[in-house]
Order: sequence, then C-alpha cells, then structure tokens
Amino acid sequence: MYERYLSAASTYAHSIDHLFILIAALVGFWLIAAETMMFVLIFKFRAKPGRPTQYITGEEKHLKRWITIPHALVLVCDVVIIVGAISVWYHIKQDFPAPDETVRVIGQQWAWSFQQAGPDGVMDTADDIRSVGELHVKVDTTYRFDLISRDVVHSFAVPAFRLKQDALPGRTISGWFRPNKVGTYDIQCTQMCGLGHGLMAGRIIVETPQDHAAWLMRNSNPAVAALPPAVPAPTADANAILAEVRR
Ligand SMILES: [Cu+2]
Repeated sequence: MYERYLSAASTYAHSIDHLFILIAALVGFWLIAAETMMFVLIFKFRAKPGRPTQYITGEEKHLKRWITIPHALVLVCDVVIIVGAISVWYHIKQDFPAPDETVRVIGQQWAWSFQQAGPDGVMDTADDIRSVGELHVKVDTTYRFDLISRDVVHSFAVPAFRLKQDALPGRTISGWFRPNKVGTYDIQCTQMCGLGHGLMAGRIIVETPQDHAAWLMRNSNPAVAALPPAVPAPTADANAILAEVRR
C-alpha cells in the first residue's frame, strides 16, 4: 500500500506496514466516530427560541451507557493493537534468524561507515572491506548487523527496510535484515547528533549475487588485503569522512 511512496525492500517491511495500517484504521475509526457524534449533538441541541435549557448530570443509566460502551470497545481495540505491536516487535527485534552474513555498522559525527568480510568470508581479517556512506549487500541474504557509535547517540535508519535502531556509545547493538528487492535505498541518521546531523546520509545498495561477487572482488584487491587494517581513528579522520560524504 505504501509502496507508491516508499519502496518495501526487506522481508519484514510489510509486517511494519500492516501494523501501521491496523493502528491508523482503529484509531481513525474512533476519531471519526467521536467527532461526528460531537458535531451532530452540537447541531441537534443548538439554542432555539422557546426551547428551555436542560441541565443533565449524566448519572442516569441510559446516559452513562454512551460512555461505558464506547470505553469498553476502545479498550478491546487497545488490546488488539498491543498484541499486534508485540508480535511484530518480537519478530523483528527479538527473534533473530540465523544470519548468512555479518556487517559492522559504525556511526560517528557525521557519517556511517561499514565493515564486512572480504572474499574469505571472515570478519576482522586483512581482506575486510571498509566503506563510508555506502553499504553493498546481496539480495535474499540474511544480514546480522552489529551497530556501534564512536561518539554520541545516533540512529541507523533504512526507511525502505522499515529498519531503525539507535546506536549508543559503549554498546554493540545487534539486529538483522533480509533485503528482498534489488535497488539503491537511503540510509539516514534519525537522531539529532550535532551540527552535521543533516549530512549523515548514506546509501544501501542491494545487488544480485553476481553483482555483489563482482563488487567484492573489485574492492578486495590482494595488494590492499595484504596491508594492515586501516580503521579510521575516531577523531583524526572525521574531516576526511565528512569531505567524502559531502562529495
Ligand atoms: Cu547521527
């Protein structure tokens, strides 16, 4: 339904969309019902010449029903929303499927950088691929991400995946996603993280297995792989990363 405005490119995107539609429908129904009732009563009981004002305490049984019955029905809707929300939360945030690949996501003022295994398939080895502002992933592959922050609170968001997770300094927070549609999608930081917050955008590129294998080979030159890992220092390289993002 939302895909006209925002593509859905992960396996759980539709679960989030369905939850939003459920909440909008239930809350929207009661909003329209209550507002309609209010305006009907205002119109029906407006001041008219010769009609005396009625003083109503609202304590009579037949009047109280107008409160108690909708109240009970709204509580039933609340329970439906809570059950829906918990089941989606559990599916996305608690119940991790076995990952095919792992990627490290690093937030720092003001760029996202990524580390993933090179052709050897093992993290933290010389052929790892590090990138800034651009993450390449393979379609129909379950990724586990380990999210860290080097400085302040950031929030890693991929709207097309319906993925959002805060990054907290001093903690590694894990999550997962499984892209199911080839394309290029936005990465955002959705937590005000300083002056350059608005610059902290990136792209996630979902590729076919062939394109991903080609990218992997192109970016892990054996000569580069032989060098010691070049993790950018948190502060020294911040300007270089910023310049990269602005380019
Ligand atoms: Cu940020």
